[in-house]
Amino acid sequence: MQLSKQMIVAGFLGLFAVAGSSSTSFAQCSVRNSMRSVALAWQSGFGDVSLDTGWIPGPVTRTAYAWDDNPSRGCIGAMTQNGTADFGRLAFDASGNASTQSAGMFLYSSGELGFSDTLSIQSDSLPVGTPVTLRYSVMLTGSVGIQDANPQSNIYTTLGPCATQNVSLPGSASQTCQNSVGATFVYWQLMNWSLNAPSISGIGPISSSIAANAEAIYRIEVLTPGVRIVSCSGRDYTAPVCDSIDFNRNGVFPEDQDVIDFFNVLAGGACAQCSDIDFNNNGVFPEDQDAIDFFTVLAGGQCGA
Ligand SMILES: [Ca+2]
Ligand SMILES: [Ca+2]
Ligand SMILES: [Ca+2]
Repeated sequence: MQLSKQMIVAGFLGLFAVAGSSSTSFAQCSVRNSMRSVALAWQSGFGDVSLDTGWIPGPVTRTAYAWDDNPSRGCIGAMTQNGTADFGRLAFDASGNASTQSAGMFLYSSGELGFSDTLSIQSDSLPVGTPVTLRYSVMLTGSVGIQDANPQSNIYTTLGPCATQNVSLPGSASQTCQNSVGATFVYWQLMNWSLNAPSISGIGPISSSIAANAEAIYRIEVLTPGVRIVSCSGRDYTAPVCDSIDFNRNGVFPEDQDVIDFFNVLAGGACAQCSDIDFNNNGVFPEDQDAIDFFTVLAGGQCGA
């Protein structure tokens, strides 16, 4: 098939449509995983793959895999994204590469992960209406590596609910605001990303690749003594949040291979699809405590116990 300039432009514009769109109505507690993987050569392969779970009970982990080739123009490419949406933890990784001898190859990915919970502020000692001070924080860690003449990336998360605030990778932020005993409110957060290797759409020979991962951990600190937060999801946002024990992210856990892979990566080994070694998400790594917490959670214990 001969590719016209108009088709390329139209396709390119289409790539920048956001993968899914934020809904404003949530169930009482739910998560959403929306991703788009593009490795498009305008042939018969699945080169442009979108998925959207909608708002469903969490946690949820999904994979969006795109692959396409076009031998007549010497185009080939693949893009894989894994995304996990959990209460208090949103994480994704993306890995793709493409090469072209001609024109009209695309390599791009985007996504949005989110959770929405319903929280109620309770106390056994303080009367309803007593002012309560809460501190909300987010830590966004990860890395981006795009091999392309014009790499484009944007990874960020929201922080609320006191004030709307965006935090870009890598970054952390906190905000403190007032509430009151007896109050019930919706607490939601989103992580968004777009990764693009636009040069691959030019005249080849060109090779481009995209590799990125990010993890956002959300915590709430109760600064007023005698107060607790009860969530619809059951998540304790005041407690440490550990990563999944499915360290190698093969969907199988518990398994010995996760332990083996964890120590391999801790020792500096490579594992493209593995999680990060900051298992307890305290921002400190490498440290013995991550290994201790990994075994504690593996044995059925509490993160950070
Ligand atoms: Ca595993
Ligand atoms: Ca981690
Ligand atoms: Ca750590």
